[in-house]
Amino acid sequence: MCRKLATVLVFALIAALAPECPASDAKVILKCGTATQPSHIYNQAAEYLAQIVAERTAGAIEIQVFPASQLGSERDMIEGLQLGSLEMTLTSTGPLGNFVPQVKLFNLPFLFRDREACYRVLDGEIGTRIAALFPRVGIRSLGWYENGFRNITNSKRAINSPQDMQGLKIRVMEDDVFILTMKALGASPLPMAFGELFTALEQRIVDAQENPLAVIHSSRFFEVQKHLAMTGHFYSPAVLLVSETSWQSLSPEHQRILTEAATEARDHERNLSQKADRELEDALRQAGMAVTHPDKTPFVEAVAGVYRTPSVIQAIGGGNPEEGWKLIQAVRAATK
Ligand code: EAX
Repeated sequence: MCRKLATVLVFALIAALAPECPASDAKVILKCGTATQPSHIYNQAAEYLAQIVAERTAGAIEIQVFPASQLGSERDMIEGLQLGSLEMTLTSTGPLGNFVPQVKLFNLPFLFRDREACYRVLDGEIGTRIAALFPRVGIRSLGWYENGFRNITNSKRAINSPQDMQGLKIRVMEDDVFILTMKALGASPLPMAFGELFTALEQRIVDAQENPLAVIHSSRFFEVQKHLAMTGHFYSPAVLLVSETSWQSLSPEHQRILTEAATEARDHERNLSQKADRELEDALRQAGMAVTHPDKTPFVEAVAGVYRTPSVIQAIGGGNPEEGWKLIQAVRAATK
């Protein structure tokens, strides 16, 4: 009894002597998860962001980067932001349409002709309007980053036309737009989280996958895939997301610093992505891949039906097909 009391008193004394630490001075740690390998552009950009934010807040905000699906798949991480168990993620839009259906707009095949069109739409009225829908599901965008134009790799044969896609078992990201697109091209799509992909390719559970060069290279898919076809069939945006709960707990000054820094890191990341596209085709060839440049016209024609699929148009319109159709037309007009 007596010893117990003494213990309680010792703890009380320690607590009384501990320096006061007012909440406003408390260091903020923001964990930022990604699905890709440490050398990938997402992680380079997230480290860059961490550095400028640390400088500008005199160390008050520390962003810690966790690559390679250590904190879960892209879908798991978005759920983590909603629950408040994770603060940030830099993710593709792959699973995001399951949270905000309007995002499926950006998952449509051959939507954008070039990067200028992508940036114009994403940074402009349409991208801003769609990002404004995120807080109602507990997440917030700090900017559209870039995953990049996606190309197809496989272990079976060179791809020069949609005929060469017939029957290929291809892993896709978890959204029906990707599934419909690959079916329209004659392949057999299998949705799967990115973290499981390397092993699935290695064990021949799937023959093929599609990703931007920066992902193919940093994930060393050339070790398990022989053929690379430069189809550029999807432009894959990335988005830097923060948990709405974490965001609301930051001071207005910290929110301002983070917003500005995130825009700078976005531009940095887009530059890295463009550089990757300039350099990595050669690097992949040197790593042993056989590269083809198919004529895109028959691919574009083969997937036209995806744009006419009622469930897709309805989802893009947030349940309203007319809205969905208008959004698709608006992107078309902005990318001419
Ligand atoms: O966001 O899942 C995918 O294929 C993505 O392109 C990748 O994780 C990068």
